[in-house]
Amino acid sequence: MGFLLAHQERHHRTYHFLILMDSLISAAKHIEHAYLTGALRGNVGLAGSVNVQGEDVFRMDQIAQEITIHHLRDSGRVIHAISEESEEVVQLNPDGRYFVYFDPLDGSSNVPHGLPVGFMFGVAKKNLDGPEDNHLRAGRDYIAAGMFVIPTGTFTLALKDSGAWRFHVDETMEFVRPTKIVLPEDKAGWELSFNSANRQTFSKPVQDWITRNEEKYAFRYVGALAADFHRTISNGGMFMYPAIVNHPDPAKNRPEGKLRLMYEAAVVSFICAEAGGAAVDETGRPILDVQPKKPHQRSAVYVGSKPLVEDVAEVLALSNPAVR
Ligand code: FDP
Repeated sequence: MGFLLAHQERHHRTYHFLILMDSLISAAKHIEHAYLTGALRGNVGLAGSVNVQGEDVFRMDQIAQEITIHHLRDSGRVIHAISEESEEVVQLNPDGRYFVYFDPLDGSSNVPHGLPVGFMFGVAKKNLDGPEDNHLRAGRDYIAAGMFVIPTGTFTLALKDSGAWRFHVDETMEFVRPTKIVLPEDKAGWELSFNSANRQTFSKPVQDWITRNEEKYAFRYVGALAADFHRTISNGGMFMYPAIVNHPDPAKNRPEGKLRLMYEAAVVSFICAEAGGAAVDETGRPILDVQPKKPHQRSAVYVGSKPLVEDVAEVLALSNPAVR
């Protein structure tokens, strides 16, 4: 909080954002606690329902959702929230000041094993200079984005035009000692991260790009976006979740990509931009420029070190000229 207070004072900003951040950090601590004790409490299984994306919901997803909504509502600062776990936009306080887009527990295949998952969020602010229509914001209009990698005790926060920072939890559960994150230029430590089981399902130009580049870099894949992206911005390289267009069962194609724009793709794109990197979608267009048309819109994602993202963006732009 000391870091955020200093930031707000330096930029002559209000205390409202501090209250919002306090609610998000409190939610993260509660989720982390629930996650750590989940196995002993019998909470690591399925809830028996499917979410808006048609995916199985874990009991832990529900717990994380309830915790987050409780804290956001309690802050009194949020007009509405969009969550992976709620089909409808969650209306909170019409007199609030912010919009929050979040996934309270991302990377569900790791839940039964207690392995890393993410609590990811983006924040936008209402128009204070005129009428506000509560429209969905593009990543470019976020004022902050962050991710907690649970249960590792790390928190990465990016503030608009002010950089990206990594905090670590101390013995009192405070997030302390921020260090600025800048993507390393030295290619020696760069890593590529994608689900290689999907490789044959990517477009031919993307497959060819991988073939040209894979031997130059190490490869890592945890299967939870926050954890994989945490490595990407620490070590450099690129995380990607390309569109699935060549699946042997065409019903399983995902031409829009898999990850969700507002609370996954735009969040990592915003953090990456503040750390000196870039992010594009399947058309090679910056993800931060994509105006969401619906809350749970999906996007393909290529995010990481600028030289790699720009290189793949050229290939994508050439192979998708019509959609640009
Ligand atoms: P999950 O489906 O396990 O919830 O968006 C969800 C997400 O995880 C991301 O966290 C992760 O990067 C990606 O999907 C993993 O998908 P694959 O299992 O297809 O690799």
